[in-house]
Amino acid sequence: MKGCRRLLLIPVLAVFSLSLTGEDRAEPLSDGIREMPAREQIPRVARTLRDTTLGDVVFEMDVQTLTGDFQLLGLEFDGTYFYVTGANGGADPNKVYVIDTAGNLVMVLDQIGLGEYWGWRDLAWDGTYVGPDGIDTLFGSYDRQIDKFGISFSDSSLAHYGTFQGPAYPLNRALAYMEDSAWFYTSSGDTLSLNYKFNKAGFVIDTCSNDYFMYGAAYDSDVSEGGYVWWHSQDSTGTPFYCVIEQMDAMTMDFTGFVFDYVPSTIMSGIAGGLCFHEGFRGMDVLFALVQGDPVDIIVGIFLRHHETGIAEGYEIRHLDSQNALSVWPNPANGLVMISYSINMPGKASLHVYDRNGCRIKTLTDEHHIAGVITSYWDGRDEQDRDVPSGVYFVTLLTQNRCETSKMILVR
Ligand SMILES: [Ca+2]
Repeated sequence: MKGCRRLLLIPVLAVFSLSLTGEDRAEPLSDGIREMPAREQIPRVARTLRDTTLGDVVFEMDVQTLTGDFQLLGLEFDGTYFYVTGANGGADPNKVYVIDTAGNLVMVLDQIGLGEYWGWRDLAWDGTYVGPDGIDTLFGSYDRQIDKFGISFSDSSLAHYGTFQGPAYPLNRALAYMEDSAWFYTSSGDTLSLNYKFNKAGFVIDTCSNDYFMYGAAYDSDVSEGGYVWWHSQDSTGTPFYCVIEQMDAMTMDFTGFVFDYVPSTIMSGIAGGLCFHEGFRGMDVLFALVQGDPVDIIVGIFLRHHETGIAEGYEIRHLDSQNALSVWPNPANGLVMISYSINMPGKASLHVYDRNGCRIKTLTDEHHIAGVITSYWDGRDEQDRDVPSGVYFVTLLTQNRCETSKMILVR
């Protein structure tokens, strides 16, 4: 992963149905007396922007079956791996699961020093790797504190670096990190709580009030869109999903009024967990959300905007594998792949090949075209003219008003 070209990788989940599993579901055995306070039912219906493409679900993965843990909470993503925290089904110690985008469980690590309660609720990352075999530093929000830790891929270990007091005492929940300023954002998952901006010393820089039930948070590093904190709250949407996304100006801590919901297709109901942001996942800027769902907890990828153009509204994107105008032949292929597509107006069109990790490996065209049917060829080589291995690849067509993606399989 470290060798691939990542697209400016700067990363940054009202419950009235208590039969759901998760934070608002069964409490762990060691914490049986602590229950979520009953909430007044507020008939809030989020302003839905589903008539645009923002908020479309573009990725879903069942991580409960994969991990065997039905209490998954926090989420971070580095472009290759998801880092998911879990309460280990009420058993101790709590866990961190490392999962790739193809759905392989790469590592299971113990949370250090947090052998009881639910452990880390949400994760944030400062964007730093340690050489080729480690991620450093991740931050986990715990009831009373923020923990710092790193993960080594070479010996599959988790190193706990220390702890500082979180400001949302005693219930630090959502956690986001703004890399440029080294500011954190948190909230306590309670409509009575403030939202906090604070630093690594735990010093509170700013606060604001809200009437949301925040559980996850992510910093959006896209400067053209403006530096936002996205919050993932457990508020009612009028659907079986208590998963609302709220946008906040990171500098001023003002809510922009931009609120939307989303609906996963692979589960029947769910509530919000952790949240993270990734710039350039398969050509898209995406929020990844942990949804504590029925029957399983899943990771959901939520479309924000196209990475290359920054276009969000009025933008047509079709889900992966859907029938579209991008023709790939042969598929599977073991040699040259012919990719045909039509553009209905003159303008710039680009065609990129991505691997299954969302890394762009080859640009086939990126220039002005006249309207009509265009054919490009991919020889199974990357930008450095190296043969790429057998596997699943994605070809994405981007024009001024359209983005389409087709899956292709290369067999050597
Ligand atoms: Ca987060």
